Amino acid sequence: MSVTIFDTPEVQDFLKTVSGLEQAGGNERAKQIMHRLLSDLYRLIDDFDVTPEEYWSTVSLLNALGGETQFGLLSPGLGFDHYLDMRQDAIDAEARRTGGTPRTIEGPLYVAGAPETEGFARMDDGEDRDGEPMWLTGQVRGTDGQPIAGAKVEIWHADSKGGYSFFDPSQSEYNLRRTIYTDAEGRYTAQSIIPSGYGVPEGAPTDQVLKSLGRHGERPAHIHYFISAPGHQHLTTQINLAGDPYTYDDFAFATREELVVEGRRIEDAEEASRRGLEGPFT
Ligand code: MBD
Ligand code: FE
Repeated sequence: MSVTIFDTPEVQDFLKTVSGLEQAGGNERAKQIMHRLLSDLYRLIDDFDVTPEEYWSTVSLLNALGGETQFGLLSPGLGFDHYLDMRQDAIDAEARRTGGTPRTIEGPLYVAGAPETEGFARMDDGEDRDGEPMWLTGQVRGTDGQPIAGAKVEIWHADSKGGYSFFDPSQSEYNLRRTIYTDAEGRYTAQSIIPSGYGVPEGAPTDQVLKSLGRHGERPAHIHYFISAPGHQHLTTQINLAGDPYTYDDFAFATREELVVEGRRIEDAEEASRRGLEGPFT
């Protein structure tokens, strides 16, 4: 049976009561946002004739998501993280803040408190036997092009199986998570291992939602960055490694053309030592 009751004065009054709109106390913005959110959802229930069974199975799914702290994982999958970035890009464009490396999403797997060093950091604990050595080197510059000494570069990424320390109990504490302050020329170098892409755990609540949409939960291999320095806008971004089957099919919509980086293979030990890199080189 299809019924439409949303537009009746009864329902409209009820919505105002439920969201506290006509009562004193509480938070005005919270009331208005809740009123809008509930209005949209009530109307959706009407328009799609959502059954009680469908409603309660959705409640179960939300409970499961919360129980496994997966709201933060589903969020990029539903595009919210990227949408917030698109808004921030538009705000920057409006304010004529242009140039520099583009931002992209943080994702749910950052952990504060990583070990801090200056200029150089070894990021991996040497335990990942499938991990291929990787060097990351770069220079932090302001949007005026000037190098920034002492900039804070926070880097975190997955291991060769796509797992992140802290969330993957098999890894040591802060494995593949470091904070490097740039040297006098604004440069930093990290020795680490090449990460694999991340996949949403099979059968998890987030996976169930994506499957119901006919979508996968894969991310291409990537490396996360926070860059900050006094007097400069904070940058949250990533490097996406070229050549991954998911580079342009990222479930989290975080890949941006300018952030796709072609790694360069160093086969030559002599070149490596000239660049001050440590072995092994295979
Ligand atoms: C990740 O590693 C990630 O970066 C994002 C955005 C979502 C899930 C896992
Ligand atoms: Fe990630």
